[in-house]
Amino acid sequence: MADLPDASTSYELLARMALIRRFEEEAGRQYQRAKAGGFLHLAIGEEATIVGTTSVMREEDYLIGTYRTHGHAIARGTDPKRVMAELFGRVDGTSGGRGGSMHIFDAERRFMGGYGIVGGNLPIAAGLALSSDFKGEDAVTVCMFGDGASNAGNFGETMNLAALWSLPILFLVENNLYGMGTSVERHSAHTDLSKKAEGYGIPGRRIDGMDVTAVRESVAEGVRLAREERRPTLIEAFTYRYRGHSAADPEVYREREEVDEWRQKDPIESFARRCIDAGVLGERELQEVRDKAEATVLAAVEFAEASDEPPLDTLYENLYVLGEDEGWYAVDERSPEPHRGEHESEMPDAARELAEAGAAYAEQQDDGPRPNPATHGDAQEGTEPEVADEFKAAD
Ligand SMILES: Cc1ncc(C[n+]2csc(CCOP(=O)(O)OP(=O)(O)O)c2C)c(N)n1
Ligand SMILES: [Mg+2]
Repeated sequence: MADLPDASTSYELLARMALIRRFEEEAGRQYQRAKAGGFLHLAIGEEATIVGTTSVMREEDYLIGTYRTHGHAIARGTDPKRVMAELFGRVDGTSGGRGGSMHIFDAERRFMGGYGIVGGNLPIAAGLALSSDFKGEDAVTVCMFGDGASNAGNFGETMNLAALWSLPILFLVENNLYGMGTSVERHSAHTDLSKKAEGYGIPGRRIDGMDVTAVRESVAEGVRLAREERRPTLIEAFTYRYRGHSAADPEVYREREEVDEWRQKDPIESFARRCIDAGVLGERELQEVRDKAEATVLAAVEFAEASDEPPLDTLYENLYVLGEDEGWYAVDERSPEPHRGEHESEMPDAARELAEAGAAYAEQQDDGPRPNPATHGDAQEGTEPEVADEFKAAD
């Protein structure tokens, strides 16, 4: 077991975990009250993995996660008020109320989202790490994703490029044993996920994601390897979500006893007990942590409730950015000039020009009927690839 950190660090770790727990409980409650819309994925139970990781990252490092990331943003320092306002779809939310629960984002704190596409954050993480390298920055990218995401095709693509280009990146699998209702045994041919990137040249290790000190120790080393030696590694942290996959999950795929068993290893309770036993924190401090979390979360709800809904006429804002201009733009290269899509109906000349340009373009391309791949196949005549004898089908 990794050593306990000093008293003030231990206090901070406990306070962060308790705040995230309380925040998510409240988010669940507000969702039931229909104050928060869209989907809601809670990470209750996974706090040690989240806080352990962010607690050893530097301010300039990037973090990118999944759709289960309210806690990740808060752990990175985003104001819980703004996270709650985002859940409520209000203007003071982290994404102006446009993203909702799955798309929390805070570029200032280098928390780069918030992605609804499983595995979609992996190549983006490689891009972030590449940009740091390109700009000569010292920043490391930490990419967190689920056990289920390790089956996505871009997992392999990302691992390959990360190893090939020696990117300053750390991959962290939050293995909560399920991808929606499918257990790891049923969704992954190889269940030791720490080995899944080895073939690409990225070594991995397994850790107890319910122990915040273990997570800190491993992530600190992974981040160091990425920063100082440009060696990407992978950590598989075992953790568990107490709640269903999302707010609408009848949980028929697991037994109540299994959930109870994991609750016994609760990351917050076990860390608090350890701190008390070692005399690092006292009961008074524990109570203070709980009270502060309660007050912060209630203030966040109040703030979110008081925040305005985005005005309807801003519906098309921030959909596209072109240079300095924001909006929803037609960026077709044949377009006379970039313009807001919703203005097209008010600019008949531009629309006609665009249509004429499109027609002229199509004419240039028109060199006879296109071959139908379904009947002709993709291979062009005379360009069939050489096939070694042993791979040729026997007649
Ligand atoms: C590309 C893609 N496929 C499927 C889905 C639907 N989906 C949403 S979450 C999820 C499970 C992912 O599980 P895991 O990666 O283990 O993350 P966890 O939810 O356990 O945190 C699936 C299949 C999706 N969002 N994106
Ligand atoms: Mg999972």
